[in-house]
Amino acid sequence: MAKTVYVLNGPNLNLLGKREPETYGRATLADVEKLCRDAAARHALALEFRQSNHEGEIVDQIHEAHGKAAAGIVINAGAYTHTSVAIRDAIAAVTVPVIEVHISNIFARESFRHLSHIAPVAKASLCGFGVAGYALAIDGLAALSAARHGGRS
Ligand code: CA2
Repeated sequence: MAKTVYVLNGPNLNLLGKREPETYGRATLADVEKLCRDAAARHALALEFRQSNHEGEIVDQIHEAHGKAAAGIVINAGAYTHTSVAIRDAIAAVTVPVIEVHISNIFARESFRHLSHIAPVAKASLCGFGVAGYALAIDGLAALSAARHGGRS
């Protein structure tokens, strides 16, 4: 059976494409889901695509991915990136590889966005590629998995 990649989106990302296009572009969250579905399919992975405005719910989703032995998690925790020790601890507690993604270049923005609680516990992080970063993160997960399994997924 195909393994699953979880793509988790944090607070306010439901507004994507509807506000602040100069920072986040014009793609909607539905467009991002399609992009992720296509990327996952290219690697024969199933996709669970979620968005939540609630910190504890994101913690639960991380535990769920672990419980289902997911292939990996791609997470854009939104503003919780910079504040949430609970999400950081959930990621540190699971063995599923986690890739952190941000649409904007968080290091080229306000200084409060320069700290990520997630980066130190993630396998890898990427930012500044716009929504294309989500597909790049799924490609990266597949590459890490291939490297671990000597080419077998
Ligand atoms: O660049 C990213 O992907 C961020 O994770 C987006 C977060 C921000 O707090 C992080 O510092 C960087 C904000 C997500 C809110 O998304 C919106 C989308 C459209 C309009 C308003 C908010």
